Amino acid sequence: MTDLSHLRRDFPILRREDYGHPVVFLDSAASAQKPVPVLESMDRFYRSQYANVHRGAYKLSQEATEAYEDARRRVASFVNAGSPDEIIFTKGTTTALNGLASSWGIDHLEPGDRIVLSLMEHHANLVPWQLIAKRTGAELVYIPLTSEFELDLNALRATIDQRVKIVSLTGMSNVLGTIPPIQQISAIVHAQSEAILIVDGAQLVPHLPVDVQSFGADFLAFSAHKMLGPTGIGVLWGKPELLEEMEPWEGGGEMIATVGLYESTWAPVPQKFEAGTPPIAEAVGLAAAVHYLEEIGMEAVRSHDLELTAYALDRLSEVPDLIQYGPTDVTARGGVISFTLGDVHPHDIATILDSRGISVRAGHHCAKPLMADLCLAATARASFHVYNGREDVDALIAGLHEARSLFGLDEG
Ligand code: 7TS
Repeated sequence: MTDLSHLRRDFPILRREDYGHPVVFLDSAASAQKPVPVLESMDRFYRSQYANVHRGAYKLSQEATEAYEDARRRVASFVNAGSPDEIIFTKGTTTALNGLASSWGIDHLEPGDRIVLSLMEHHANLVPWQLIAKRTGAELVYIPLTSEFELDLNALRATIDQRVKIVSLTGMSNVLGTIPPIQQISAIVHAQSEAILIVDGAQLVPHLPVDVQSFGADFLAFSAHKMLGPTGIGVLWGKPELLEEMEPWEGGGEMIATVGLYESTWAPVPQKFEAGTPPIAEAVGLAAAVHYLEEIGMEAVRSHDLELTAYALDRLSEVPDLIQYGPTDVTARGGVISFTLGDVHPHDIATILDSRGISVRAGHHCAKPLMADLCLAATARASFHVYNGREDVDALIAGLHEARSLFGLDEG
């Protein structure tokens, strides 16, 4: 058993009580809580080192720049990038994917080209491609799921051909927890086409070790706030040769080499993609989050998730009328569990759980096409991070039994 219970005390917010109950936070897939080292790193930075970056001749600005660039090095090392220059700081996963779509997408797509997505994408990896498909005349093609809620690799094999220019897939579904086998997918995509493979790592990177050099993706996007870091910053990692040839998706200060009245030239990667004042203190907070996760070890984070998810699936299977949507093979998924409970509306489940201090998300989870495929309007969703333990799952189960009796499901 991977016991991470000692970490709980690092998260001050978990000492909160709501409606007389200690808070049971089961919504880390939406955004994770922050440990003291992350909070203190940002506080310290604002109190003693803060200035804008990449412009000051004075000591404070140089120190701030050093802290910002140190964050880039730490993130690069966290995902084993070949160089810190492969790390572009964005506002988050959404901004990274929109940037890719409007830069690489616009420049490489023509009518008749295909963009391949899966049916379990978050809207952040779906709507940007719809926008770009409309502007370029490219076509969207969706890979379905198997009855086990996994990506249908046979359908993928049958779909990938020379018409496909972009394959963009989630690294872990924020609804089903499904973790598609990216290395295997990369082998199929790169053998059968010249397409680039983009991975939406918003849920994956906070929970599993990722090595971009062996992973097989050409681009990877993720957000700090789901990995115990602050909001307002995320990352786009890309293969250096692809970043090099790509046009910037935003213009402004700090991304230029020269500016004339009618034309400009660009700064080298990564500055080319970081127009304007970047999220500086947030980069410092992200570096602290990465350090915190590294101290635990991403293998241990994964083991903890696996064990807790296996326990939760087991306990949830004891609750009558509960249907869980996601792979039953726990090794093919992460700690995100969507479910319905008889005909109780997921929002009612969430409200009853909330009255016991338990936070879960209810709704379509920004994955409406997946919900339509599952013939559901909404699910309730519990999701974990390092600070959760079996007692949180036990509280959830007790809350679900209360929901059953309140809604008369016990009377069967
Ligand atoms: N991709 C996936 C797979 C996600 O789960 C999310 C956010 C995003 C992209 C967007 O990330 P952002 O940081 O740019 O917002 N997912 C969720 C969720 O499941 N509940 O709230 C946000």
